Amino acid sequence: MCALDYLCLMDQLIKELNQYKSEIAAEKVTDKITLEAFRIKYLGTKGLVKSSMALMKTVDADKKREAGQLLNEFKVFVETFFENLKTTFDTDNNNQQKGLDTTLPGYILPKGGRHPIGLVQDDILEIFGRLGFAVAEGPEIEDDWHNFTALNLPDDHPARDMQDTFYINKNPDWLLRTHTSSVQIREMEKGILPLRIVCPGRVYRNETISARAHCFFNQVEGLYIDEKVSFADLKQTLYFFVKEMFGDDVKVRFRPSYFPFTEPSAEMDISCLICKGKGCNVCKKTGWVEILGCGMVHPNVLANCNIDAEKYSGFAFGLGVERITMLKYGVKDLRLFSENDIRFLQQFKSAL
Ligand code: 2NL
Repeated sequence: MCALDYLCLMDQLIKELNQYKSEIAAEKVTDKITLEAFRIKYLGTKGLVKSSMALMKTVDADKKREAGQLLNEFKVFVETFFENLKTTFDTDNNNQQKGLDTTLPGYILPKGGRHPIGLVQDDILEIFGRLGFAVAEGPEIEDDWHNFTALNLPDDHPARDMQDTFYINKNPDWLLRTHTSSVQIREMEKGILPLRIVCPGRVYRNETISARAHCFFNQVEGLYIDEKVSFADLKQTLYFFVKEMFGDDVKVRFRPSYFPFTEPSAEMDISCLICKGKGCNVCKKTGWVEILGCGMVHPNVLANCNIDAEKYSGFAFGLGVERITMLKYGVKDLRLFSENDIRFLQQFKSAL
């Protein structure tokens, strides 16, 4: 401890207190026992804080105020330091009383997973990607032209009915797209040919929700426009897709159909994956399940997008991602895809 005459020099006091502070900060307090030793050494009745305070009596009257401030600041420093240490060991003590061992490793947080619809959508895009199809996306809120008129849908077509389509606004005419064909119209309008694209995305239809129908679902539509594109190209492209998606054993058949935007039009069935063609509930005892609609792009659609239908031809197809996912994984109710039941979703867990 410094002598009386030193104390007249405030610089000396400051230096000395700072040195104590570094010594205190370097103290190794690791448990309740060393914590108590710390308390006695610095805050006890014979501790450093008390003895430093006692020096006040020896300070000249004109320096008392300044020295008092310095010493008080030092006292607060030591007390705060001690309180912080105490909290640490008190918490530890509390944990031990609760039966918690803070030295054990923490819980491993469960990993998230991909949604089955996203997984299957990626599979579909990847397969068409290998055939040179690029991915194109567009808005979910569309206008009448891109969703209906450009696609050769007559004014009185039932899809245009309020009952089937969610209309947002009359003027300007905004609606929720009912298929991703609207994205393909936007791509054709850009006028860059040849064009080979797949368009994934959510679409909306005003349906009553049930195991087999939902008011929103996911589609992948495909479009290939070039000189001399034929129905044979369409069939081979879709054969390739089905074999890659469902394996070599699956059988395929085309049935004639009708869509306003394709001519000729067809629907494609695959042999039922559930009963292997023997007949079950999924295939309604027919041994076949429909998986997509397709056809040669109608000349009116090409003309609506300023494409010369004499020079160019193309094929298009549309498939429902939910339907393919249900077949692939044996899911029997569409609603499972949008209800976020963790017990359902966890079954598809995969590395992100
Ligand atoms: C279905 C039927 C289909 C198309 C979609 C299409 C798009 C353009 C021009 C012509 Cl821009 N066609 N798309 C063609 C045939 C069928 O989808 O039942 N999908 C689930």
